[in-house]
Amino acid sequence: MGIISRGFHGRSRDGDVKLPPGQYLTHDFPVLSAGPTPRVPLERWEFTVTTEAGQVHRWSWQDILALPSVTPTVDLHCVTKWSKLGTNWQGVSLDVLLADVETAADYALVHSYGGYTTNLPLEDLLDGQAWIAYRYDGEDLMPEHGGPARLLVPHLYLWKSAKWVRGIQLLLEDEPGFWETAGYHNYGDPWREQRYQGD
Ligand SMILES: Nc1nc2c(c(=O)[nH]1)N[C@H]1C(S)=C(S)[C@@H](COP(=O)(O)O)O[C@H]1N2
Ligand SMILES: [Mo]
Repeated sequence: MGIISRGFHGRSRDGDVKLPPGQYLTHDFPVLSAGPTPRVPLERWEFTVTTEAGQVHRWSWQDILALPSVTPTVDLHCVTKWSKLGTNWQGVSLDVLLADVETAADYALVHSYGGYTTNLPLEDLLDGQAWIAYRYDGEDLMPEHGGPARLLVPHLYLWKSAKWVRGIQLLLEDEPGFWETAGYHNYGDPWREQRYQGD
């Protein structure tokens, strides 16, 4: 009686924090990768947006660095139940990258170097909710955490934040990615605890 688990209340030395249901707080930054860390030389690295009409928009590493960047501070929630609060990033907003892209698509399938994919509604990439992040905590993003650049879309479970991001494919119809095909929830809102299909 009377014992309130940190998992439910999210109370901690960090002050009064509220965590999504079923999450616990960690101060580490665990590495979760379904395979080896791909190494892409920066001179060969590119990021593409491909529309449903097959139009390809391309950015080299230099192009990405030349775009205006922002420094979001965000909370991360992994489906394996750890949350890490107040993480500091630098990257380019998807609003900037998608500004000149003409599309009627409602869905996005994100592709990574190494073959990983994950899907989400296009609107979840817009309005200051998602970035192509290339620095973490004041340093170049480490390869194991997705460097040189990863998608950061922190309002969804972290499996949606594709590491080693290579491109975004815009689609008229939704297409499940790697974990979504394996039974993870199609959308993955941590606040609604959408971990697995049927949640
Ligand atoms: N390309 C790629 N991106 C990925 C993954 C992966 O295996 N490959 N794992 C996802 C999962 S399940 C999680 S929880 C986070 C982990 O990010 P981290 O290793 O930086 O903590 O990356 C996501 N992005
Ligand atoms: Mo994960």
